[in-house]
Amino acid sequence: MADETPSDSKLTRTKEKWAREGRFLTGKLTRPEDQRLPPGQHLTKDWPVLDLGVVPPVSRGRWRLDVYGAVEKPVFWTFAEFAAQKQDRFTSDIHCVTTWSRYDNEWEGLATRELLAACQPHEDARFVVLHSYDGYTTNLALEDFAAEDALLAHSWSGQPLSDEHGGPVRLVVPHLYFWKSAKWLQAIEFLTEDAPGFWEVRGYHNRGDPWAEQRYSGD
Ligand SMILES: Nc1nc2c(c(=O)[nH]1)N[C@H]1C(S)=C(S)[C@@H](COP(=O)(O)O)O[C@H]1N2
Ligand SMILES: [Mo]
Repeated sequence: MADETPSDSKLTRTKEKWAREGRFLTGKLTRPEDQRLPPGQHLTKDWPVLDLGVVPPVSRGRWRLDVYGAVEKPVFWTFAEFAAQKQDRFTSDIHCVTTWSRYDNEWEGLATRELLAACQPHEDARFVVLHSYDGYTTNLALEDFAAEDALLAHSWSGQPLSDEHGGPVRLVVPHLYFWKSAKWLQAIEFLTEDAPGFWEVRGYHNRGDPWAEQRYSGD
């Protein structure tokens, strides 16, 4: 026992054998894609269309954005005025509550932080409600709306956003389920009190964090 070196002990030999055999390996690799996919989601390469079933007829020429409520400087922009603001490009993943996710979407538009700089929310503003041309609404806490990679997008993959995906302009809030990303954006209302939107009053979670699986109210 005393002259048995550590490299020649029974335990060392056993562990060397395990290493040769690959013992305890599950065969599962830790892939970045797995860590990117929130629980209960599956990956899709195409881009499904989900909405209330009505594509409102809003061309870039007729589109207007109204920003009002608890703000110092209400904003009323035509598309040309909107497009004249500082533009950003963000790449982000989509996570829909119906369980599909789509990676690496390239958006271009106005960062919500730029909009906040323009409209200057009041000290006591805590929430926003997005109003869309199809009558859809959704609510967000101001800090979620203000996320670093959230934007009012007019382009996807270098092309104008299609009618079915919410053109001329939709919101994109990548860190929440996609129902928070209002298509055919018409108005942004700043509020001191929360006001649940279309899905939020129909059993869906008020915040909708895909990493916490906040799908339904009560989750
Ligand atoms: N104006 C409007 N925005 C909307 C919706 C809608 O019905 N109307 N549906 C939401 C839902 S439930 C999802 S999953 C996404 C779908 O966006 P997509 O059709 O571009 O994939 O839009 C969200 N934004
Ligand atoms: Mo959805």
